[in-house]
Amino acid sequence: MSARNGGRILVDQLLAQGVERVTCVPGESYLAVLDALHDAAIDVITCRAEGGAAMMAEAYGKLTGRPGICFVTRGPGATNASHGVHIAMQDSTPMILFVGQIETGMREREAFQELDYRAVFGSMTKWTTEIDTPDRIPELVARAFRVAMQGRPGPVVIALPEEMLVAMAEVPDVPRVEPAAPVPAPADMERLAGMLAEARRPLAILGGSGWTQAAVDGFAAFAERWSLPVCTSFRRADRFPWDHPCYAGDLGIGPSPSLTKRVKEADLLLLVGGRMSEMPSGSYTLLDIPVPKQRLVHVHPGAEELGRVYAPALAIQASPHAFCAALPAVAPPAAPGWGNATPQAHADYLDWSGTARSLPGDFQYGEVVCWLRDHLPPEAILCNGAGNFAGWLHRHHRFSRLGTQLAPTSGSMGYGVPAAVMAKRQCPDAPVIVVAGDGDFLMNGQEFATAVQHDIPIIAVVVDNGMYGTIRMHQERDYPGRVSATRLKNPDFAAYARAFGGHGETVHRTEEFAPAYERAIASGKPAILHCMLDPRALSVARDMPEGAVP
Ligand SMILES: Cc1ncc(C[n+]2csc(CCOP(=O)(O)OP(=O)(O)O)c2C)c(N)n1
Ligand SMILES: [Mg+2]
Repeated sequence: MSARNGGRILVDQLLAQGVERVTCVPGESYLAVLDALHDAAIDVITCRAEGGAAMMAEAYGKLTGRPGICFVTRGPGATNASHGVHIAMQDSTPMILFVGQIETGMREREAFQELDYRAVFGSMTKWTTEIDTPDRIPELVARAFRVAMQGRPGPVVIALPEEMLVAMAEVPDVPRVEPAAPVPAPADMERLAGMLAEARRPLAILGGSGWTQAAVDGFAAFAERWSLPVCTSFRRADRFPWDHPCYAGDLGIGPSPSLTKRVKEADLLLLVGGRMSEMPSGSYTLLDIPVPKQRLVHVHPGAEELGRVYAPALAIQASPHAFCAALPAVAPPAAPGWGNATPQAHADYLDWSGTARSLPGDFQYGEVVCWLRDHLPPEAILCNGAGNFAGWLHRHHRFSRLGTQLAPTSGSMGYGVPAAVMAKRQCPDAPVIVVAGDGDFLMNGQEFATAVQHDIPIIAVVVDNGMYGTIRMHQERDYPGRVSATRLKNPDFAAYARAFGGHGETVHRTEEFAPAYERAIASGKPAILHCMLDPRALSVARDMPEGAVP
């Protein structure tokens, strides 16, 4: 065995774990890693800000189920990247953030960019650690992969002291880690079958991470055998095909009233993968805490999540994948006891998501979302951050396959562009569309430069209403007539695209959108379609109140 420096040992561990790409903003604190990456068969995506780099890595975790890898420098790099780490935590996404650390001998002096990573990241990671000697890199990196994936997935932060990365060690690599996957006990699956057979108003809710397309297909087959109504959780609409006769819609912000009613009136809820946190639960109003009126069957890979908020009647510790693999054993009775409730739920969903309401102004944003829905192929990936603009997408777009919705359940603005850059890199043959607000886009709009530099032709639809509309909506409700800090004076986003070397167009009228979209695709470049939305079109549900201050 030959001696390697810490940087090389680290990059060799990434290769051993099957890492194909990493994101970074370089720093002098981890030059030895950058040097080792020079020779490695790893695609390095250089970003413009660490928030974007971390979100790209998080999106990789969402798409593949393996940790997304991001490298950033000390204090300022790490704190910028915390934005993506927080998303990975709330969205249960495997991710590893490597951060440079000062020389060990300078600790506790508040040296240049020094940060106590355990203190800073302690409450938003599954594990934060520092590697003191290069001979422990294989052990601790392998553990980081395991921690990020095993149980409830989430982020790990690893600090790399500068001298450790150049020190030499002779140490073997650790082979690829596959997370332990607890499987449901046959007796629990029998209990589930019994509970379903007794139920009169059951409903399945699919969410969380740990899904595979095989799991989605397995659940779809199970739902069909039982004629079980199935909904998806907030920003997890790609966990079930929209055109399946059992699909009842998604529990997002402002969900369909008929779906909300179904959840409230259900006698059995089968919650697979999700946590029914604040957003899908209507701010914790749909299920009583701690004991829901509905009998709750909760399936989750993390033991600590079972019974954390809601007392389940049956708790099954399993990832969605392992759970769905056991579903063929759950045989239905001759006829389920809930009559035609399922076709009715699907009809309600189709009706709710079908046509968009008419908006003030010349740009019918809802119609444009429906046009995209009806023209995009099923493999198209839709990415967004946070803002009212996303409401139209969530309500009217229809997802057919796992991995086609990339959106933060943590409600984090600025996610769409970096997520799209990663998605298009991973899936170059699929159209990848970012739908962003004017506020949302500029939180990580700089990563449009990353798309141009790495030749990643994403298409960004920027919905410009000249304001942080979501917050304005809350102001109109709570402090009417007193517009405070929510107006925006925007750049010409089409010119912005062109200045970066991309394709840019401005869309004022509904009918201009489709040809502009076609030209954007034909350009083969990253593109921005700057769409002017009348500010009175406040949300997917309602317009600005009459007489509101402009
Ligand atoms: C990182 C981050 N900062 C602030 C917020 C609070 N916030 C939620 S939506 C929103 C406004 C979004 O504005 P825009 O992207 O223009 O969308 P619009 O609501 O106008 O459609 C803000 C500031 C947030 N969710 N995330
Ligand atoms: Mg806006």
